[in-house]
Amino acid sequence: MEGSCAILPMVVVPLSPVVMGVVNVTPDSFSDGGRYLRHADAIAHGRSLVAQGAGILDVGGESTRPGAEPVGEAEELRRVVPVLEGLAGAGARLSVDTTKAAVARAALEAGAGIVNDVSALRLDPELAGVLAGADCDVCLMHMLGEPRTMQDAPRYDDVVDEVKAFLAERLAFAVGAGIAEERVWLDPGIGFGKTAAHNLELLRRLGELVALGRPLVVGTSRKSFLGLLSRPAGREVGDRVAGTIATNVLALERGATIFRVHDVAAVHDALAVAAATLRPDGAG
Ligand code: PMM
Repeated sequence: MEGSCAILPMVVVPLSPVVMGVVNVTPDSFSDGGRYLRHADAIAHGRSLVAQGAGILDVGGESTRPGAEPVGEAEELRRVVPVLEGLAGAGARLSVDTTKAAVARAALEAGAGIVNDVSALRLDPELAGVLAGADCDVCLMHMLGEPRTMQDAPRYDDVVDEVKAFLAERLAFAVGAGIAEERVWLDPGIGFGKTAAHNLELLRRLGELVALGRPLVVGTSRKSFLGLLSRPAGREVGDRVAGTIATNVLALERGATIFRVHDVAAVHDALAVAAATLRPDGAG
């Protein structure tokens, strides 16, 4: 991902946005919970996302939806490892969405090359050590509180300043633990301990996070603030693709690089057109 940016007046646009397709092997994720709980279904879904343009598949075995209960290590391993093994060689890089060292270690052995940790190395003290010794990229995400309670009246003085300071501190922590800085990606954690207004402010001022100098991941896909903004308000989870596209295209324009989504075909097309339009020579 290094060196793939063209400098435009005021904006830095990644030449090749990367779509990270979501493969949730969970009974309770907010938008696709239960649909891909069987390994064969999850693998088929992952392959279909690659055909739609996903450059990364993010395989998760523990839901992070607001109010979600934690999943035990053995169950999480049982959910994700066979799916990662089944997707090795499918044509995309593999990411595991986990906060646990044992799951990350097994996932890396099964073919994952990216560890996506929504706790940013705060939950499992062993995880940083596993990642320091591994040949992988690491996504560190901001979350206020924990999934069970994070949407209980989140408050910030300045959400962008606070998320930025948190990500800078977590990046320094990771580097201090022996993880190469060039392998770290950062994510503002849209919807994780944030109101709709907080999410919109983060998207509006995403450039301030790009200034941290690491690739930015954004995950707006189908999240509830998109439903709140629809007319009429309350659009259901599966009907939020238009809002998902709008936010991802704007995030691209503001310098994000990796786009974590469920609706891969639609977002991939939108980003390809947006990236070509933003390029100084207009080349597709
Ligand atoms: N969102 C979810 C789960 N994992 N990881 C990163 N890095 N960024 C996100 O925004 C993010 C994530 C929740 O969405 P899901 O339940 O549909 O997977």
